[in-house]
Amino acid sequence: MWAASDIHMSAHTPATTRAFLDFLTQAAAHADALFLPGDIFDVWIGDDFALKNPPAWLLPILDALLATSRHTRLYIGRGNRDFLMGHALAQRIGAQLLPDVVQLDTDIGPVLLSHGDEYCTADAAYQRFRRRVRNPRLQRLFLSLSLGLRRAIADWARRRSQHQNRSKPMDIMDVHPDAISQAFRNTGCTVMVHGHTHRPAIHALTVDGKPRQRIVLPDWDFDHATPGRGGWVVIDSDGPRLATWPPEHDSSLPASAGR
Ligand code: LP5
Ligand code: MN
Repeated sequence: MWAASDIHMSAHTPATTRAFLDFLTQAAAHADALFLPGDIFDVWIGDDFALKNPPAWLLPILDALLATSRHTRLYIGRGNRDFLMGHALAQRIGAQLLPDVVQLDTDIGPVLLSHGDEYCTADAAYQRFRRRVRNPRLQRLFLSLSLGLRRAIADWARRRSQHQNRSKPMDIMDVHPDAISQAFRNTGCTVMVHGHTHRPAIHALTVDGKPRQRIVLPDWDFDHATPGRGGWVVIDSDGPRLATWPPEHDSSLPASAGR
């Protein structure tokens, strides 16, 4: 299985979108399943926005995801930016919509997969925001608004978040060790995969004296970052490994994968 998150695609990320569409081609050729646990899009203001009259930047992404789903099992999860993705979108792209936290049976045993924002428990302001916007009644109210008003609210929310993040200590915006340990205890998984923090790594840790691995997925940015960055995790019988995009720098793709 392959997993990638935090691609953060929008109308303003043409290079990142191109890189991700190339990645999807490789995933369709080599992955038996592709999981995309959140922040696939930089903001998502409702499936209707995408399905009725998709903007020019989005249509190729929807079509590429649908094409990918015809070759490999495709799963999408909600992030803190695209938590309004719904079943209509999942159906449009041939994907299954994941619950916030899901336990996967893999070649290396049960793996816990999520976006990761739920583990940032020291960030009280964010957890308050998350509780509010996950409220189904508030979501129904928001989705009943015009697309223009939804877009204006989302733009305001993004500005407010960026402003608040400037003065937030970095450790608060990372997962909290107690939340991670509790997730391992609650599920019995020995490996966890999440994104959100944009701090890619494979962490070896001990929970109640037992060895555990926490794998953090890379974020993607080929529009503003120099050098560009992107990546994913491969989990197969050889174990978990982080791979970088483009694959020239990565040995995790089979030789035939057009490096
Ligand atoms: O996203 P990022 O990287 O800047 O920071 C995140 C956390 N912030 C968020 C907020 C998102 O960026 C907002 C995305 C747009 C949402 C569109 C729809 C909104 C309405 C939906 C109603 C159902 O996730 C940030 C964390 C950081 O990650 C690190 O983990 O610290 O959390 C905060 O900054 C907390 C702030 O309090 C969030 C302030 C946003 C205010 C939004 C109010 C919207 C109310 C709408 C009512 C209809
Ligand atoms: Mn995120």
